[in-house]
Amino acid sequence: MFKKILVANRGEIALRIIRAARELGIRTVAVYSEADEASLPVLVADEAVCIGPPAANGSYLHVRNLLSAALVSGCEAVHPGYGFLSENAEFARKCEEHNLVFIGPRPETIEKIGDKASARLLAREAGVPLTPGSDALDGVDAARSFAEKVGYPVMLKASAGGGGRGMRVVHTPDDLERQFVNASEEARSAFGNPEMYLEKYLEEPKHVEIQVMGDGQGGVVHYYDRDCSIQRRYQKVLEEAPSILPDDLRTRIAASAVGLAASINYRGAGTVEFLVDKHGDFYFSEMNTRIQVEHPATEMVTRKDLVAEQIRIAAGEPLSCSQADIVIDGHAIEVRINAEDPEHNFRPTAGVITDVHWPGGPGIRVDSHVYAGYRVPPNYDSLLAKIIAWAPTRSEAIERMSRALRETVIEGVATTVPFHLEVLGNGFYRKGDVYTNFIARRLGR
Ligand code: MV4
Repeated sequence: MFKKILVANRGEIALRIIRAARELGIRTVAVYSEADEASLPVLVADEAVCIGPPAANGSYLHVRNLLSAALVSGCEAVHPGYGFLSENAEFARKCEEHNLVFIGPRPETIEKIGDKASARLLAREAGVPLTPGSDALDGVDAARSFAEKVGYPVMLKASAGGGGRGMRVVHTPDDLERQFVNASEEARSAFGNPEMYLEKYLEEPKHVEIQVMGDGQGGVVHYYDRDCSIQRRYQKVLEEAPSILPDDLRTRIAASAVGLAASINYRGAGTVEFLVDKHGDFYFSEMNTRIQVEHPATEMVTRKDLVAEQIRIAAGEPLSCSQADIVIDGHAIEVRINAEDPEHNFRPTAGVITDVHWPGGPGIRVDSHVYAGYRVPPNYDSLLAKIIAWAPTRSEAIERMSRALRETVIEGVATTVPFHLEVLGNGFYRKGDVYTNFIARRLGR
């Protein structure tokens, strides 16, 4: 096992990685920008290294500074967390070149799966159902003929996009003409790659994702599924595990995900995203090659430590459990507490958190880097905490989460706590009537 690893991230996920490492007897080196000098991961890690100014480009995204921090402090491996460089093949490769183990998939895997058009090809070869659509398009003419074939509306997606970035719904041929050039130019400037493909647009699907873990030698297990349908502007708001599906469908989706991961000898933690329509048909959407924000929902219902498993696999150990050892018990809901004001269109709030009181009691887990007196820097995402509620059934988990949110006190900045209570109290949510358009359609937001 590693003796020391670099935690190449910040906030709650940095703390999460430090906790897993410590339980494995591994020393940790935190990195921090000048804006995070007083952050909890810096205090809790065994060592900490400043890697640059507040702007992420000069710190958490600065490859040379991160590599220097790892090498100078004698780390053997680097955990990238989520966001930042976690799905950057170049960073993974640079780690390897410096004899640092990248705790994640091989760089070639990140490349092949990170490109959404290429991921579609791999999924097709693995026999995974795809949304009707095209491969990479070489121009607007190709786009038009594919759109005719699958029928409008269609969704234009950037090959280099993902997670909702670089996507456009298109209703008519005229629309397509205009949007194709627009979207392609936008993708060129945002991702450095103008390539686009298109899919038949699915009306109000559910977002169901399968947590997988591979040993890099064709061995893959899954940890069942999460529903992440409740999103706002492609940002997940609330996630739950398991998703609300008939068990035979759940089994078939999971088998597809494992088939895809096994076909590419996947190594480490990954998430295979599917869209599920009203008829119960499911379609591959994309695969994420990182640990995800919502992983604790899965941890609560499986009682497995996914971050510890990532580290063990990176150190060359085999998968710690077989598929038969992974069993769902009960139901978990996770909410993201963001420093955003739901009364003012979710605008980010910055400033000092003057007081904080987290919920507790049976079945409650809080993952957070926030403490009383903490200043929320304006430079990064607005996630302050994740509250996860476990209970034997979904309706008990809803009650328990509502109870926990009413216990929660965060003073000094507006947060999304009241908004989560609104979702949890909604009759359609309680019935399990969730799909991508839920917040707009049922809450008018
Ligand atoms: C779609 C779609 C409808 N049809 N693809 C959003 C995130 C990205 N991973 C895939 N996304 C979507 N792809 C087709 N062909 C609708 C969405 C979508 C969505 C999906 C799941 C949960 C929330 C969503 C919100 C808006 C759009």
